[in-house]
Amino acid sequence: MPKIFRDPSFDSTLDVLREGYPFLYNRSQRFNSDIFQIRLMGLPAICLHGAEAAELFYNPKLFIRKGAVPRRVQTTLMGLDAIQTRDNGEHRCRKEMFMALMGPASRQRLMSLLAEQWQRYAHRWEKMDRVVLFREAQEILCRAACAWAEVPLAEEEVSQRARDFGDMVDGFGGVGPRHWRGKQARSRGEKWMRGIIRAIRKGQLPVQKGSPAHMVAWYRDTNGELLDVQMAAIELMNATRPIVAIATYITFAALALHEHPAYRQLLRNPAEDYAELFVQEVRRYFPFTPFVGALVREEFTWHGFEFPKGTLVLLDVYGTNRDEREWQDPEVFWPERFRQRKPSPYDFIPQGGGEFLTGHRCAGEWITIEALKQAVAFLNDGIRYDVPAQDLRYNLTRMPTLPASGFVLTNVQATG
Ligand code: PAM
Repeated sequence: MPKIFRDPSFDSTLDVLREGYPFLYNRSQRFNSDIFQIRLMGLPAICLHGAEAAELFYNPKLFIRKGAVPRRVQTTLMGLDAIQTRDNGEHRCRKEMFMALMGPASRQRLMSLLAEQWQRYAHRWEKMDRVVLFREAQEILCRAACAWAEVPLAEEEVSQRARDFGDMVDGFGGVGPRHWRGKQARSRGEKWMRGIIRAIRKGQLPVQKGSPAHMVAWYRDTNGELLDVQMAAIELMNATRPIVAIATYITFAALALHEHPAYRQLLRNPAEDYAELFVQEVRRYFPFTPFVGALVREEFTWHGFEFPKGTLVLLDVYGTNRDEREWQDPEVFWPERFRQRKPSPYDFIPQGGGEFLTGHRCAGEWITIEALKQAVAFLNDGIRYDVPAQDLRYNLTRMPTLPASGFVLTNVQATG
């Protein structure tokens, strides 16, 4: 039986927080291995890197999610005991509901709502001295996501709700104040969503059949029962918050356009969907999800390595997207790479890998791609702007990360 490399550190929990995104990647390179072991919060954890290991990780027969996500991530980012931490039929049934919200007509409706908001904000920005793109994109996405979901959002709530969605995402890798902000944002958000679920169920809030709010409020679990109000609130937020999280990729896309202005012309070529290549490269190159975790369902071996039942296994998302065996010059931003080959479900995993329905690949991946393409077209042709001197560096030791300035625009002029 081959021996697994063990990180010499007694416990790596602090190193994960100190090193951030490249933590797993650094070690897979150091040990020159796709598999190694660390200790995390006192317990052994097996770490996996690369496409072949991702294929293993995304085999739902081998892993479960219940118990794999730390409570502090659930109480900020995704909600306690939500779809991300469910398995088997329960997961499948809920995922079917989420996937039903992601069909072409529903996505088209969301894109139209978003287009309206980008236009509205462009005119607002003309009157502003400086525009922080990240914050504005969060509001735009929040307004459109709520309208799409049929979640009522009063004008005076917009900035707080958008900020709260953002703080839930920002809380996932935070300790201290950032974690607390995320938790508070989640409590406020859950209370808000509970009120909406109750109002729909009492017939006080009419929502269209097939809309996300209607689907979640009336969804019946594998036991044939409605979700309890709290769980329905959590899942309605899981249908809306991740749309606001796309602001991170939009901000990185703006950075890529700024740093590589030659792509502006290529993006206007009517003969090719260059935006598709561009946004795929944004999702590959820039960091968002660092890694994902699961627990071993039943003991098995892989390439002679033993996976004992119940062991925590982490998959290196950040590092797999820059694995030199799959990606030539991975540290170069180069959209054309996606023209040369189609990624597999395992070598390109910015929003998780594997299958949508049977696995935990993000249900919102198509929405993310379409919303990003729309935002890139808007930044390229919908407005003209200057990018003043600012700190555009992003810190890989902070999870999640973002250009420090949030990407400031000045002298914005709407072209439409
Ligand atoms: C959403 O759900 O709102 C979309 C945004 C998700 C991006 C972050 C996903 C994080 C995944 C796993 C958490 C790892 C925890 C690391 C803590 C040190």
